[in-house]
Amino acid sequence: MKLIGMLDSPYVRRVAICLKLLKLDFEHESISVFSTYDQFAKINPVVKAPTLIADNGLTVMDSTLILQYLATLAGPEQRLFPTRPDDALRAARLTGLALAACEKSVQIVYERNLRPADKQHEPWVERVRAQLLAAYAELERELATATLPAGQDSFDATDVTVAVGWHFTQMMLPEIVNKAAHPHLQGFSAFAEELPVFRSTPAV
Ligand SMILES: N[C@@H](CCC(=O)N[C@@H](CS)C(=O)NCC(=O)O)C(=O)O
Repeated sequence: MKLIGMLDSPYVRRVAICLKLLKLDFEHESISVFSTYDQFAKINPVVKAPTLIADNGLTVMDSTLILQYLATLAGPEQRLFPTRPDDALRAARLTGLALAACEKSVQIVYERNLRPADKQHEPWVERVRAQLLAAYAELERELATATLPAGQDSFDATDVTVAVGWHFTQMMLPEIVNKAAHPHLQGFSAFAEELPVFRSTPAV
């Protein structure tokens, strides 16, 4: 199995970390959807990262769908997704918030880096910024009352996604999302980034 995409993408990084947590063998090909577009397009003509090439050669996109597939490979002992309804609901809420925050961060980065300055539409950027801040405000409130994992052996896909998402936003947009205003997210991210599985899967 091969994971395609660069680890500066929070979507690629969440899949890479979960692959390691599940102890699944994989190769990683770090190619960019921008600087190596043509090379990427030969693997997946839609040019979305992450792309997973399964052992039978089928390519699959979307980090959440990839994680769902990987969980089935790990069998009933998989620990990425909770199976009790209450836990699954809470995981869905936190993961949804973290993925929305990633999406809004990426939209701002693309707006800044890909669209010429004279074509930027401030009301759109302001809307995305407000959505991004709302997602992190909700997540910060959730983390304040959450029981957080004690070590990497108890990390599930939600924990990985929240930590990776926050780290990505702090890497790309620290001037928009204030670290000091989100002490629980910052503390959880700092804890996660010190774990072996995060350290061996660096965002840059
Ligand atoms: N919902 C997707 C989002 C993936 C995504 O947007 N990846 C970015 C890289 S961070 C990408 O492929 N960008 C190129 C493009 O959208 O054209 C997922 O969870 O995998």
